[in-house]
Amino acid sequence: MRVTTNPIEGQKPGTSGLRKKTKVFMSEGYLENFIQSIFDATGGAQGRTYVLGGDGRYFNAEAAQIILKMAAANGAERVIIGQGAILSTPAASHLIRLNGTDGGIVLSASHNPGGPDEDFGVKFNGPNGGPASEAVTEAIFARSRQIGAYWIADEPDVDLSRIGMQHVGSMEVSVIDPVADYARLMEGLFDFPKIRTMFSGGFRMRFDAMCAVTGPYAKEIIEGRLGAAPGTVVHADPLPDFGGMHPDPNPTWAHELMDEMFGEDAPDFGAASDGDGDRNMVVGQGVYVSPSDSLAVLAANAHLAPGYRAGLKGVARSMPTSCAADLVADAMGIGAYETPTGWKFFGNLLDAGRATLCGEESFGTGSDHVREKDGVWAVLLWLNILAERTETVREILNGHWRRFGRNYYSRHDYEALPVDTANRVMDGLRARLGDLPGTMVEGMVVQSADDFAYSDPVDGSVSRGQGLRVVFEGGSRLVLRLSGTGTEGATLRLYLERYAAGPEGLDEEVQEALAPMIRAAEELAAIRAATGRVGPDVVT
Ligand code: VG1
Ligand code: CO
Repeated sequence: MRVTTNPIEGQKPGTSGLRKKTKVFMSEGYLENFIQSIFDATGGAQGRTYVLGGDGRYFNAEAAQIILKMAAANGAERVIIGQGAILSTPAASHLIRLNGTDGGIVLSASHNPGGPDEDFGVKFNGPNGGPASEAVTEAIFARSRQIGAYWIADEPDVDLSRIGMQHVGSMEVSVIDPVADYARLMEGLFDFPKIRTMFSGGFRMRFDAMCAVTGPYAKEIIEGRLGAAPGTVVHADPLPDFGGMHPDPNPTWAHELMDEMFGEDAPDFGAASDGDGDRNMVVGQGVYVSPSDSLAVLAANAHLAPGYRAGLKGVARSMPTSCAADLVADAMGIGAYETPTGWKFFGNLLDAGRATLCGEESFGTGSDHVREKDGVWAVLLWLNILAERTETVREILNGHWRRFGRNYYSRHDYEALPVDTANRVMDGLRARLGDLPGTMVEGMVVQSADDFAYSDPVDGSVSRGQGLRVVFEGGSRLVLRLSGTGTEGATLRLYLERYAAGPEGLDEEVQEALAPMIRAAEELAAIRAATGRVGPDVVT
């Protein structure tokens, strides 16, 4: 059935897909226009195969039914969908690759809260399993501004609770177990027997799924296959509103886990993941592991896991992520890459075999096993390393800093600012960048300052305007950029990094260690002065 429609403003995908208030997505034609724009901008759905699933948030199942009917009416041959329309982002990426499909659609606003008054989102991944490139998202956006009609089949809903093959018109719909293939992939990468032995020896863990999509994955893998004690995985049922939790695994939003890990008789290891399962936070007994450090530790130790025994080809990190991983790459004599924020920029490096591990400061780590960041994978790699090294998380971190030095790191977020105010702060600093090199700020000499532009070493594409950075002599840095995942106002992210070579000064409190950087940022960008805020809303 052809339905006439008009273009809808603002269907421009951000850092990771299109995110809007759920009610916006539920409004007439909104989801339909965007999905049709995806099909149209990627050569049509005729004869194609897709993977479909989401993080279980409010409107997930309804949106999936609409997309199935649209795929059918657009001539798709087959859609593989997780039971209950559930798939974590990394599991969807794996299924695209495993089945050689033409791409996939993931329904999620990731770490943003869910519910009728919260957020919803749609991400499109290409045949390599990774987020669509900038060129593709631009084409989808361009199409959304021209669209005049969409196609949708007038057919009954699919029974998504029933595993097996069904049809929408002549299109095949395979409803599959969302966990099975993913769990098999993990079993091939990690030494499950060794980790199982560690658990049976009394190793204790808490995994907080935050009422989001990783619950079923973590239950099956960590409690089921690895034998962790029942109850290790908490908040394990994906709920439409995430039980009111903000499914963002950082010390602020995963405070229950933090309390447990810093309390008396804490477990040996703690972890949390986000709405769609691509993020992870790891915590040791009384010690928090910053995501940038986590990437560096994983890079230095990945060879202890069977899937990485041959060594790493290279390590890639997003520009605002601390340089800790670069130090490891240098020591190992492998490539270190610096990309803009967002996983889509890692795809080419992974496909070309230049990088094996990738990471972002925003609690994202992953490898070439899929083309997304992967929360459960990161936790399993940590478990494998802990099982091999038989040291605590704190010992491993301390040893790492003694060897490589410590990149003190923190991100300060100023949320829900008026867009004009945020732009003024960015414009203000941008205007000063050219004059900064050679000047002194807070007793530190500015070595370089620029608006980060990335030239993809594989396909030569250039992405500009990816964040303002000020680098000081000695390896300390400030980065300022605007978030591309929010749905209300603007969020300014200030990233702070200070390098301490050691052996002295490796055990300072992070915010104290960064105090000169915080003062330097205020001197250069005047965020507090311009926004009237006394401090950041979220510190990670
Ligand atoms: C944020 C993070 C970025 C991450 C993106 C998607 O983007 O900073 O590193 O890739 O979220 O993560 P931004 O533009 O708001 O800074 V996910 O797990 O929310 O899909
Ligand atoms: Co996510």
